[in-house]
Amino acid sequence: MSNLKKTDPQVYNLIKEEEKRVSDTLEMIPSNNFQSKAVLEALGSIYNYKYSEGYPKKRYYQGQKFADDVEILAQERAKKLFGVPYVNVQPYSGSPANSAIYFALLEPKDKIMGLSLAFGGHLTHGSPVSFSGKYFTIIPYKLDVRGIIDYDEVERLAIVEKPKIIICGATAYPRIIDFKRFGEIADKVGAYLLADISHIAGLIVAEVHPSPVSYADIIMTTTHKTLRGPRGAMIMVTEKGLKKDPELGIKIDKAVFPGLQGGPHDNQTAAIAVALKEASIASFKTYGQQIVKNAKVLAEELTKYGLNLISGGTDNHLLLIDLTNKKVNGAVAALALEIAGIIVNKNAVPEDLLPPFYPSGIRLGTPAITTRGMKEREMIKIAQWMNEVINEISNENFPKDREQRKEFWKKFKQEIVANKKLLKISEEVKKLCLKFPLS
Ligand code: DSN
Repeated sequence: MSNLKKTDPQVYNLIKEEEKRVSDTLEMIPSNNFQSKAVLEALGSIYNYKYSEGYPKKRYYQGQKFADDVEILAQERAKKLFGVPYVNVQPYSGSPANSAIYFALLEPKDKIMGLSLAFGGHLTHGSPVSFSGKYFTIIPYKLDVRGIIDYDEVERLAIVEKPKIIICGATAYPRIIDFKRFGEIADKVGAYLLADISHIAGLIVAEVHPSPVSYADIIMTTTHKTLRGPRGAMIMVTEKGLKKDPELGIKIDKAVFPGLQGGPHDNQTAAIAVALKEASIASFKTYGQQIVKNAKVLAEELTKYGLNLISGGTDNHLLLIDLTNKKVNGAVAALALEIAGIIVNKNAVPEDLLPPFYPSGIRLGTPAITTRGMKEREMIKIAQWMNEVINEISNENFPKDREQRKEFWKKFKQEIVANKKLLKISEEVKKLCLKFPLS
């Protein structure tokens, strides 16, 4: 980055600091992942300068020969990798992609069903604080007492409410999603089935999670999570979707552009094409398998330490942990873990009585540390460190009263940064990280 260093040493230094922070810590937020240098090179390429409103061969500006070629390449690779007949690779990210799907298929106030945010769904699946909950009528479904999607309740609600779209897919759900059952329910009530596979796209490609292709009408995925591409998203239409509505692909295209977006980010499209090529080679399958193996070992080890995993474990890349039995608040735990070099996020747990900013749990996952090459042995060590951190802060008696909570949080933040035990763990974490450099 010699040019950047010369032009803007301030930003250069910030990037270097971030690089160091990332390389010395365990990135365990399940939606984060590291991309290959090839993907990043495409992202920082000449394509970044360009405006290409429209679609290949139907653009509004001249000079599009190679913008067309790269977009077609990304489309063809996506179609082949996921086994779908139609794809739009232009959405800037997951939320705009979901907005485009709703814009294509719904009128204001139409009904959509999605997993409640409080139970692991996404903001754009109908949370009242998002546009999706404001402009549409939301029928949220939940998990059962075991922490598994309550499919019978989904069916009952769908029959009563007759939503136009049923969304399956989540951001904090550690179990296999039964796409077949969702497909049957959607068919029964004549709804479109939208599978939001953003978190698990890479697992689907690696065949460690079933694919929704035979059951969903539309599939949306971000490209930067387990798929290891640049930030971005794709909307796919299945054979089933096209059979239901032959115009579905065209409607999606029109909703993305000119409906909601302007020019596509051609550099992002080029990087998506690269990521799709990388995901189609055999080693990606091994990578996906290892993500799940690592998550399972982590789950077993943490359970041995008495941590309460929602649904009792994991089938995929993530774990959701309720810390109530350890008398630790999720925000407190996430901060303490960060001081120890383990990066997770605070997260609400099902039926959480605490507010989202101070929820009862944490969410963590294995995609990024698996990209660094870590395996089962490292998971055992990480679980041990996590247990030590949680024990160090348990019984902190997080106040229920708002004002007292503010005071507690302020004092905790000041003190925890100097906690000797956590700092010692962070040194051990760093040593481990050195053995698994970011490539
Ligand atoms: N923010 C993402 C996640 O962390 O799961 C979802 O958009």
